[in-house]
Amino acid sequence: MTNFQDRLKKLSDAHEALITRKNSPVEADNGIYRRYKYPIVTAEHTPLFWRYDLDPETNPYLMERIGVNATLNSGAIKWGDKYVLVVRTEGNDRKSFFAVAESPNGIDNFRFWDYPITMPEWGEPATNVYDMRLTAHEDGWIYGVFCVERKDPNAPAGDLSSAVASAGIARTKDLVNWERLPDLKSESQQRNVVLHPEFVDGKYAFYTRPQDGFIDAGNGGGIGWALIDDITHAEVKEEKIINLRYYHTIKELKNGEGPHPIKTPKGWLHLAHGVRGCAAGLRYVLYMYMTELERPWVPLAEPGGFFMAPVDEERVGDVSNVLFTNGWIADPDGTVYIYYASSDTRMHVATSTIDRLVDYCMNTPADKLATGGSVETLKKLIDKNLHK
Ligand code: BGC
Ligand code: BMA
Repeated sequence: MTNFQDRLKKLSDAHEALITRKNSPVEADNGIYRRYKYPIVTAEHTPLFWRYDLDPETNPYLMERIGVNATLNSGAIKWGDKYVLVVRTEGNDRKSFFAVAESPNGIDNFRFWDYPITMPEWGEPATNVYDMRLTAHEDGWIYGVFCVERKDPNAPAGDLSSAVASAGIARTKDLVNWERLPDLKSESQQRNVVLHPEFVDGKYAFYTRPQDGFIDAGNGGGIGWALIDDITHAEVKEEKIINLRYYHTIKELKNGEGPHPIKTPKGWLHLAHGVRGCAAGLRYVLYMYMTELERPWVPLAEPGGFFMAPVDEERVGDVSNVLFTNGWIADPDGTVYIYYASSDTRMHVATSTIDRLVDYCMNTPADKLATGGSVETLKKLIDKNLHK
């Protein structure tokens, strides 16, 4: 065997071993969800034939030709009996694109489809696209709503960072062929836009996240709610803020809807991210809230503090100290697969159930927004437990 063949065999064996490695839950510590031992999709999960030219004539050293830097913020959907992620795949060139990875059980054996998604352009071609939220809408289409980033045409010469974020909208029936619709028209920039799965008053409903600038959520206030007449010319005319940001909370600086909420008999279960600024930069954590069943824009309950925050290896990566989510799958038996990325680098899964998550939302004390309130909340539980 030549060196080339030798090395290729080693690479292929290691790749196959990684993909088929069995995952298992780690001991639950809080009763709310279980984390898993291994990340589920990493850059190394991408096929070798994406990264290497496999022809010994043109690549005698069997060098990596196209580097994949990260696999992160993935949309999720149950596809027949498969658990499917639309993975934000980012090359070493910092450009991200969407690629489908599927698993038979939702926790391991995630394998990429042969080709990434070719997303048709709309308007000025995007410099980058990311963080797709998937919605199987009751109109029969599967929608992907994602962030489209373009350089700010008004940036002064020499400013190569200012950008404009808007929400791209595309729909599909097979996750392969996508019909691109016009980007969401909105007065402000938008990131973290999510399509609600049902019509509300006969209209499409979006969770929005208005922001002052590309990074700055500023006066945006929080997660918004907007009804749209025509999905093929979607325009935010009126936006109501349904989940606010507050001083000295985990979402002081920014927040954004994760995947679309899950419908339960007690109301809609929402998963979101919250951001605060600190000496180490921005810290992203996940939190939950619920809204009314009949009026998904009306708040019902919101546990204080974070639901999940980065731990151990999750804390370190391309953009450290970040957990982000834009995908989850609820199975008919009530199991919930929460797909989250750590530090803009790799994908993980945590599992829970609808009952547990509803219990968590309804019975975890709310944030009273000041230390005195936190102590009162704590004393109430201590009194109850000590039968005082
Ligand atoms: C990055 C995103 C990030 C955003 C705001 C974009 O350029 O690709 O990951 O969320 O900037 O910081
Ligand atoms: C953004 C998000 C994510 C990313 C996060 C942290 O605002 O939209 O793409 O995970 O920042 O870098």
